[in-house]
Amino acid sequence: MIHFIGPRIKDYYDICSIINNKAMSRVKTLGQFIIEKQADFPYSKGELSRLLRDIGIASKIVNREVNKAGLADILGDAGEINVQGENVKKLDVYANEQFIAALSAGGECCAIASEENEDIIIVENEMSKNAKYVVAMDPLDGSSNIDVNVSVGTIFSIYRRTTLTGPGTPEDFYQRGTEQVAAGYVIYGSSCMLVYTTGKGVNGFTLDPSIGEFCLSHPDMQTPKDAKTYSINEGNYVHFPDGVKKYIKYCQEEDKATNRPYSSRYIGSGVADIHRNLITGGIYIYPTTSKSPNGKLRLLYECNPLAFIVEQAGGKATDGSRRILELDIKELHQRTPLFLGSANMVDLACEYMKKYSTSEV
Ligand code: AHM
Ligand code: MG
Repeated sequence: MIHFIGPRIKDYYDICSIINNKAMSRVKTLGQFIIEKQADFPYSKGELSRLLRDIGIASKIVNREVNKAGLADILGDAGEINVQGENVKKLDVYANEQFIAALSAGGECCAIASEENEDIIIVENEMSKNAKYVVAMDPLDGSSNIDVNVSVGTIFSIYRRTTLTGPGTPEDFYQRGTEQVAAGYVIYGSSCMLVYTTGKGVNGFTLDPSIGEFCLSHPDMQTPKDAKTYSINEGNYVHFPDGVKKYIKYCQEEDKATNRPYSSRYIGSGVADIHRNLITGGIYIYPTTSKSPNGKLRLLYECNPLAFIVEQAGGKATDGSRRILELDIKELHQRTPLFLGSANMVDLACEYMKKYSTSEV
């Protein structure tokens, strides 16, 4: 017996080592991927790559805090009201600080616009003042879900500044979504994922906590053109435009040919709802309501980056009639209605809007 144990244990370790080596050779980290993709931008000097790396670092730090939110004394309101008139949770503040710190230290962006700050944050160190990028972000989207252990996210959008030198200005952010250089989101869910685009497709990376790296897990993400999930806060039904009311009724009708009735799925955490719909297909709608006559979501750091990603994955994003990425932006915290997701579903919802809603959107 003993005679056979030695060689068999050795064989076992050899096999494990082959499997591990194979697994390792298949893993591509976010850092490796970004460097490889730099070749897509022939005149790039690596600034955008470093900016994306800085966002990745801040995401890992925020993820660590989100994961222990129930343990640490970090839940609950921070006792402040943000510029949108909402309660600021401690984790919102924390995430905001972490992203600002990482972006400032990285030296590749001259100004930041955040949901948590009324005005832009000018990055004032020597390295950053002439940096050519500005970053807009919602550091912790879906923050009403923090206390109840439901997924939250970060959304970011990167623009090339329009002023050439000196400190960044608000005008640097007043660009259409079509001008985004890169955009992405991080979802702090059952696993932590970073999904981003630079306009050449969408790629998703899952954080492997054992090595502390985002690893390419969802290459070249595509969203289905048709699907059977609709995501909307139906509690606001009575306040919706008629086009949305009729579209919801259409989703709920029975029709075998089109697989209806569809399923309703609404987490109330935009990144989580949109991430699910990106993968499985579906439409996310946040329309105008009588409470929010311009919609609730913010164009600069919520709708534009999400629209860029969804379009790059083959989906569509409109405000009910116009393409989100072509909307003019006049204020940092400007709101817009949002219809986003599977292309054919968005088209149909917009047809309902055109037919049944009297106002423009
Ligand atoms: P927030 O940035 O303050 O968290 O607000 C945005 C969130 C989205 O994540 C989510 O889809 C939506 O607001 C939920 O709003 P409501 O509770 O009105 O349905
Ligand atoms: Mg938000």
